[in-house]
Order: sequence, then structure tokens, then C-alpha cells
Amino acid sequence: MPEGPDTDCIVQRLHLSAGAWLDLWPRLLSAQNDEWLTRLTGELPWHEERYRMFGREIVAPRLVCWHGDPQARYRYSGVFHEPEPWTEPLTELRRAVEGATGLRFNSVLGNLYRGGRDSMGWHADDEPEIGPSADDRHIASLSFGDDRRFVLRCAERREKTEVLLGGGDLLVMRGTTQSEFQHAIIKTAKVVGKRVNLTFRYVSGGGLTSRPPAQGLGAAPSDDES
Ligand SMILES: O=C(O)CCC(=O)C(=O)O
Repeated sequence: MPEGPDTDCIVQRLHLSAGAWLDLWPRLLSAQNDEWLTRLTGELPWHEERYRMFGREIVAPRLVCWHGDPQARYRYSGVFHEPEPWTEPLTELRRAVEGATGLRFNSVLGNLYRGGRDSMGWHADDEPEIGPSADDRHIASLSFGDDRRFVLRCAERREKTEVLLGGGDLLVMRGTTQSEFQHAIIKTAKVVGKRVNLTFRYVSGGGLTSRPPAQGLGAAPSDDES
């Protein structure tokens, strides 16, 4: 059983423009990185996600799962995705994330990147149902496994920033990050191992009326792009 978080871990704040900021707890759970990776890859109900874009069926380049309180329903392309119940490891990790951040979450989206070709295209999690409020949507992203580049951009202001997310790192996107920026996980030709990312969210009741969590999922940026 993995041990608890590193209580000496100190949060680092990175201010972006226009009222957006990131809080990073580096290596919060890195001492248990391998154990959590094994447990989460083995125990969660990972599956492919298919969606339609421009009349074509696309398979997202990663595996996903969605868990949460019963009201944390998630809808896109006209289909409701009912959350799977919380599992023991997810409950334990939610407790660690809430303990570190002082924030509350009622759902979690899991992404499993099987290697460097798995990725997440540019998108913002800016659906009105993600809260607690439009000018401060809290999304807490906890990573296990190999390092991956997490990139944010604001095309309007030609602003781009990047955080290398390693196993055990906790990053919280705050303020106007979702309305002012898009984010992505960069595809890479380097040999990288598995990575699990959990984004804890606060979803208000009734279900999301959103597009897929990654607009342009198929068009993932790559190392060559930046
Ligand atoms: O894997 C990551 O770090 C990013 C996940 C993400 O962007 C999302 O779940 O919306």
C-alpha cells in the first residue's frame, strides 16, 4: 500500500497573464510513483474513447476513465457519460489532493498514456459546469509514471509556457486558466514509458454540456512543433 504525501512539499506558484495561475506541488507523491502507477494502470477500468469529428469516427490517442459522485455526469457529442463510482485508490488520492490544496473535488478524469505517441490535443476545460466559478475553475492534475511536457498557450497574446510533469507531481490550474489558455500533452518521438494522469474536477449537477475534453484530440502537437 503506498504511503501518504510528502508533507514537506512546498507549493510553487506560476503566474500567467490575465488572471490565470498554476500551483505546483513538485514530487508530492514521487516516493510512491511506481506503486501508484502499477496500481492505477492495473485497477482502473481503462477504455478507448471514440468520438465524431467532421463526420469521421476518431479514436483518442490514449485510454480514459471517468469516476465521481453520481451527479458528476459528463456529456459530449450528445451522449451522457455516467461516472463510475469512486474506487479505493481514487478516494485515497482525492484525499491527498484535497489535503494539499484545500480545494474540493467531486469527480476525476483518468488518462493513461501508453507511450510517447499517446497525447492530448489542445483544449480548454472551460465548460460552464466546471466550477466552482467561471473565473476560478479548479482543475487538479496528478501524474504518475514517466515525465511528459505539459504546455499551455494563449494564441491571442502569443504566450506559451511549459511545465515538465513528473511522477508524483500535483499541478492545479487556477483563476482564468481555462478561459484564457489552452493546454496539451505533447507527443514525442523519444522512448517514454507509461504515464497516468488524473484530473480532479468540481462538476456541478445535471451533466456537462461540453465538447470532448480535448477539442482536436487527434491533432496532438508533437515535439517538432515547439
Ligand atoms: O495528462 C495531462 O497532464 C493533461 C490532462 C488534461 O489536459 C485533461 O484531462 O484535460
